Amino acid sequence: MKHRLLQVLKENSGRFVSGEELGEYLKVSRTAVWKHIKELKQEGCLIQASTKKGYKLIYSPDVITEDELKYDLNTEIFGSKIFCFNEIDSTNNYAKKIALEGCDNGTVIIADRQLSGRGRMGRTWHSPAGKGIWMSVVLRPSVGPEDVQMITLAASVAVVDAVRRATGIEGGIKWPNDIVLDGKKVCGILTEMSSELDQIGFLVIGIGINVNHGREDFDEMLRDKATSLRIYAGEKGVSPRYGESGGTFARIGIVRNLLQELEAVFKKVENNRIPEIIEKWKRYSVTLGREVRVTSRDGCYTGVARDITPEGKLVVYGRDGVNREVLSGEIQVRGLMGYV
Ligand code: BTX
Repeated sequence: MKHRLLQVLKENSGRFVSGEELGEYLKVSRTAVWKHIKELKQEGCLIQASTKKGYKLIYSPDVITEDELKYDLNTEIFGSKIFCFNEIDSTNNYAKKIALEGCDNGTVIIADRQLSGRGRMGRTWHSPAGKGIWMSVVLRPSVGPEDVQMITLAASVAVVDAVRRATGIEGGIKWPNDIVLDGKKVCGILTEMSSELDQIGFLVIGIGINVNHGREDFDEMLRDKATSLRIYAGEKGVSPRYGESGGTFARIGIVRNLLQELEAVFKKVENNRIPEIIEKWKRYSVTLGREVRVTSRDGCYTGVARDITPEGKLVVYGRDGVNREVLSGEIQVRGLMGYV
């Protein structure tokens, strides 16, 4: 109830809504409305009250809680169980632990801050408190390990769609699954798998999105390579749609959209609708048609990224005139994230 009330106040942000209107909408008495307003205030919301005009939301803290996230969440699987932490080593670590203990398909783990956020290949993922979305989802898909690459690509498509729906900002995808804005990384995805020979036991998809960082929140090493939705919005003059005070984005709206989009793309993977995902991935790609440098076990070479295969491999046309397919390995795209 409290969450529905908060949602209605948010939808009417900047104007008063009378106690009567709220009561009618929520089908409760005005006294019940007043009681829930009091609770919201105790949780840190600033709500202006006027005997004549009703209630106006001034500020609500951007805290992600299970109850608020579940409110209005239209998913069947994603978010069936949600664990929220103030602080954790890594949401992927926790997800793997509970996956081994048998947690449900679609279980979500979110933390306000990660102390040892991980990137790929042992790298570090910077995850300060209150600034981003640090989230992992446990999946038990009915597809084989050969489809994991496609699931990762699908996750990046879901992130682009969710962020656009929630904020109006459209990111580009650097193969396989970094999301970039103006050539800087705003989101990274770390997929980890436990599998038998031909069957996935479980997958953990870890997603990190920089939302409300200012420039000063990134250390010097990252400043030229990383950005956040807020920095980008400030530079482009995009006003936060789910905005709160100070031009920040409410993370919960983005997470809710993300869970919905993730569920939609994973249904497509399971229902053999992969061409639709590839088509979207290509549309959002900032890799195809550009010069890339590939570093893989077989060595390092440069070429032009031409296409992706139905399995999600990147086709690179090398300077030597040979097409090569890259499945794993690092690529740098000229013009992005510091590769000039
Ligand atoms: P990656 O290996 O592609 O990227 C890691 C690299 O990106 C780092 O070496 C650094 O240069 C840069 N980097 C570190 N932090 C950030 C940041 N916040 N924004 C932009 N660039 C950064 C990408 O790995 C996969 C990241 C997944 C993160 C999620 S968060 C939830 C889940 N839990 C967990 O421990 N990891 C995942």
